[in-house]
Formats: sequence, structure tokens, C-alpha cells
Amino acid sequence: MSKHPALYLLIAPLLLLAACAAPRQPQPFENSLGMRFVQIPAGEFLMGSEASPEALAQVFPALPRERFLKLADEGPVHRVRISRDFWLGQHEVTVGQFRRFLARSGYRPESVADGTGGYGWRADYDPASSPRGDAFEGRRPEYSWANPGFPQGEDHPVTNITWHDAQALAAWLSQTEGRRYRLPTEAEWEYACRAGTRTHFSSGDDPQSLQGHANLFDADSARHWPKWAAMALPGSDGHAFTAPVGSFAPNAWGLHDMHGNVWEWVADWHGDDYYAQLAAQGTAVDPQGPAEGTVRVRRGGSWHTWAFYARSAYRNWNDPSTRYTLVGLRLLLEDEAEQKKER
Ligand SMILES: [Ca+2]
Ligand SMILES: [Ca+2]
Repeated sequence: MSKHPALYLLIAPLLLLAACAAPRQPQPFENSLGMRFVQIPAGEFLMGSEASPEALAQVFPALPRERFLKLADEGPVHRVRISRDFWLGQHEVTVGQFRRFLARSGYRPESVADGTGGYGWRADYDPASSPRGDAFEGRRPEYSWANPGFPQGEDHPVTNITWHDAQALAAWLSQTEGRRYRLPTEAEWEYACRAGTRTHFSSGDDPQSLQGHANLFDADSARHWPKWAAMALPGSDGHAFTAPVGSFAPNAWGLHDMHGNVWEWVADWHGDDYYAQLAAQGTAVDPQGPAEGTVRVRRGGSWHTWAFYARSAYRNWNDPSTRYTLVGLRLLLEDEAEQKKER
């Protein structure tokens, strides 16, 4: 700067203008377990998808047509208002964070407490040896949050976590920090995943747009499951299994791995006709999911998921005691300013 004072004088007002025009983004908040949260502003969005089988076939030509006929629960598209700011985990909860939670709380994950274990990958495991033809071996006591069979570092997303485990983590953090943590609702999750987009993915409509944005079932994974090679995202994303969280580019709101890496439990029960009920209300304000149900929703796809099932609108679900090599979580932190308004 000192070498070119005249140039600096010319540029300085422009820099000041740019700084004023940029939206004020609060710094990420880091909690006692090292999880980082970014603030998500309140707002409205269109939730769900009504893409026709013909339109989906054009985008996902490798998939058989029947795959496009089982998506009725993604519609109708309906307007949702998220009425309060909130903070969402910038990343999925990691192995290291979960390990610290267990050490400090004494909590025993469901897979350990009930003695049945979780699922895991083994190179010589044959899916035909499982009654359900499952892609992974389990349940077996040697598999758990600490061991999904494939190597994981402390910064990889934790797996083999049940919905009840997620509840226990949120409850313990809320109690020890005096803040309100919970799983996001399904609406909050999709709002944050889309980050203002209406395309199949926050990176665009084309599955190729996910390159560099998501750890999915790619050529590296297909080497272990060659019968699904045609469904793999072409090329290598560098990770045959889970990737360290934040390895891929974030969406427009600063959130990493909303598509892929691990599926993420959300708070809601799943209901096939729930969106139709919401659409009948006009704008749904902070929908909480059906009052009752048998299965909890998970979102976003995983390292073992074809791009089609990692779409922003795609819904999947499991019994809340399910623990699996592909399923993890991210937490939501309620906004303290919003909480003060309540009081
Ligand atoms: Ca991958
Ligand atoms: Ca994810």
C-alpha cells in the first residue's frame, strides 16, 4: 500500500463500499464439544418436489423407471415459513465429538447398551449370506459408533448412531451448556440444504454438479460394490467410504456435506400424506412433522448413496433404533436472541 499511495486512495473507498454491501455474517459458534454452528436466517421456501418420472429419467438415465414411481411423499410442493433464525451444525457430528460426549456424559450408545451392536463393512462379506441381502454385515457386537468396519479418523462423521442416541446427545449438550440443542425438523433441514435453491441439489440439477460438493457413491466406492457401478457418480471423489467432514465445498449458506457423506437423522416422524396436509393449510409455519408415527426421517444421502437419493427433496426413514454404517446426524442450536423474545 505504501508503495502506491495514489492507487490506495483510489481503491480504499471501493473496499469500504464492498464491506458495507456484504451481508453481515455472524462468526460460526463453536460449542464445548468442538462443533461449529452457522446462523441460518428465518425465511420462506418451497418444500418438496413434483418432478415427473419423465423429467427425472432425463436427469438420471441410468436408473430404471420404477425408481421414479415411488416418490409420492415428496409432494405436493408446499410453502413453508421458518419463523425464527437458528444455528445449524456446519458439519455432521464427528467420531471425535461423539467420543468426547461419551467420555464426559457416561452415556452408552444404543448399539452398545442393547448388546446387539451395529453394521459394518468387511471386504470378504457376501450380501447373499444375509437374509435381507444387506450390503453390510450386521448387526454384530463388534460394530458400533466406534467401528463401522472401514477406517475412520476422528474428523469423520460418526455412524451407527440411532435416533435415540441423537436425542441423548442433544439433551446432554443442552443441559451442560444451558443452550437448546435438538435435531432439526425435516423442514428446517430441507430449507438449510436448499440454501435458496429449487434445483435437485444445492449445486444444480445435474448430478455432475455434485463433483467437489458431495461425497457419494462414486467410482472408488463402486470398486467394492461393482454390481452398482452403473449408478456411481462418474469419476473419483477421492473417498470410497466416509470423508473427513468439510472436505467438500459448502452450500451457499456455509453448510458442508448436506448432500452425502452420511445420512442425517431429523426430528420428524415420517408420514406419506403429511405434505398434502400442510399444502391444505396454505403456508405451513414451522411444521413439526406428524404427531405420531413409527419411523423417523433421515435426509441427504451418504457416501454409499446414488446421486438420485441425495436430492434435496428425497426422504427416507428408519425405526428410531436403527443404527447403520450410512447414518449419522448434525445438530441444531436454537437462537438465543429468539429465545429471549419468548421470555
Ligand atoms: Ca465417494
Ligand atoms: Ca450428510
